[in-house]
Amino acid sequence: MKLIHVLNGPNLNLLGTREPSVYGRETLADIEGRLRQAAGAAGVEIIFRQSNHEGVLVDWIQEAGRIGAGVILNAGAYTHTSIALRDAIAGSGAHVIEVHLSNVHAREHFRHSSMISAVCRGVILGFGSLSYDLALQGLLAAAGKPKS
Ligand code: CA2
Repeated sequence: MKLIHVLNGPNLNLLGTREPSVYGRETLADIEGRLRQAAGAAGVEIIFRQSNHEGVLVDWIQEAGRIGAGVILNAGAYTHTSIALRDAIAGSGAHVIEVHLSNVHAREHFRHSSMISAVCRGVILGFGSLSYDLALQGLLAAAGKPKS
């Protein structure tokens, strides 16, 4: 796996500016910088993107599937609602790791279900921004191995 797309959904552009008790103080740019370094050390290129729009995320997942890039996806609130994202992941064949900063299971009931977990290669949540680093490690380690 030579290319990994890191895709971020709605409101994650606000990271580090609001609700630090839930989401921490790091910005998305901080996370991007750290991941770029770790990926570079492993000889992997990173494309890092954020959108507030469901259809844009669908397009990016399809793109990753077409070119065989792995995906680290924090779909934000669309995690809990989006059949379109689920269909994009399943239909594109992209290897996707679902990530969340917070432990969604320790939060409101409506965050306990994910539309996308079942079609993702793995799920990492609750480790703050470290969830992204762990997802990168998981994606690199799982590259080329079948789902278990
Ligand atoms: O824990 C996560 O990573 C979430 O995907 C974050 C989403 C939330 O809807 C999911 O249930 C869990 C929310 C992202 C919004 O991020 C903000 C960051 C700072 C200030 C306001 C929102």
